Amino acid sequence: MRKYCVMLIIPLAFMACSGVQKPTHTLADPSASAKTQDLYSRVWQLARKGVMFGHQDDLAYGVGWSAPNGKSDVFAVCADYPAVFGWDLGHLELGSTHNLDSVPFIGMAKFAIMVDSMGGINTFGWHCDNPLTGGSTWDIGTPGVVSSILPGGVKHQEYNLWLDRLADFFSSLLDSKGDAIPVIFRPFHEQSGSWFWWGYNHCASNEFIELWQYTFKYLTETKRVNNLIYSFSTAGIPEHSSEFSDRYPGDEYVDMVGVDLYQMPEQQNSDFASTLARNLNIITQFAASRGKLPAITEIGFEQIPYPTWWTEVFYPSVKDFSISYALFWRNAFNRPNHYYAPYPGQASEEDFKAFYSLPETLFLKDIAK
Ligand code: BMA
Repeated sequence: MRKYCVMLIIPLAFMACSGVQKPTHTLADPSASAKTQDLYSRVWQLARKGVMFGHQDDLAYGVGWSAPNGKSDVFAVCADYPAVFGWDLGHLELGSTHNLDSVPFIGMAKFAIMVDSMGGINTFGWHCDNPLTGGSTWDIGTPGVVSSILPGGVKHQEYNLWLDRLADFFSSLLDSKGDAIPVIFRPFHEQSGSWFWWGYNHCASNEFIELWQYTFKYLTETKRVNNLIYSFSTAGIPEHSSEFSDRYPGDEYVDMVGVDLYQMPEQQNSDFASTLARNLNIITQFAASRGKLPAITEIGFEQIPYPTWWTEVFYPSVKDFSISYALFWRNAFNRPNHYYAPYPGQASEEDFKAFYSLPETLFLKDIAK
């Protein structure tokens, strides 16, 4: 008995003396791996230092190129990589070799592992097809899609197969020691909008919440995928709206809370800046009240037409908030003028370098230290 007391006391005493503490922010998944918990704690710490710059598909392609290893439009401009790398799993559920934006899943997995080894952070969204109609993620013409995949629904078994495929992918992301690398998973995003089949007008709140909770339990318990940080991300919150929080799946199922917000082509900078600040106010307060980590889970201004947008519009709107990261959308290689980060020669290139140099904007070199 005494022996056991001593065994218990020594590590506790050591933790107290050495300043090592139990993580204050515990992941929703009770079986989350130690490495996943470490990343979550690290992301909390980094949020106190500044906002991490993220970019979707950064290593996979950019304006005018696709696939060369190590290439990145962001790196070509500021000689550093983003801190956060976004990827999309859309079409993995179908067993396809490539995602909906033509990124091969084998390459995506390699990139994600490389990012982890460099000290960067990966986040995965999922523009999954419509499981009931076989149409795309934007196929919203048929009601009842969410209920069709819940337990008892006609497509439930097929949905389990989709999750099996996701589980296989997440479990295949192994570091050099053979441990699964931790990643942020952001399913069923922009649920407060109605442009995806899981969106606001296409299912009831309780159905959305059941879908999220089912997905969480199936992955964490049935499949024992324990390397995920769960991110709940809403679409831009309209003024005088309460629609944001009614589909929140619950504190036991969520680790991060974010918002997706884009500047529209006709939108004035001042209007976007105030809309962004209002959204961040709501998101950061909500996240704080739940003990969750806030983020800008998607953002951007297509073609960045204002040369000083980074330092005069984006940065002033976020600088007063403690936001973990901002994920800028993709620089498409196969869709003209669909880009959200600068590339050499782009109008905002010089301003982006100034933005990069701000101590509070965090890129890979800042966080890998
Ligand atoms: C959208 C656009 C589409 C793309 C989709 C999923 O915002 O970029 O071209 O297919 O995201 O990445």
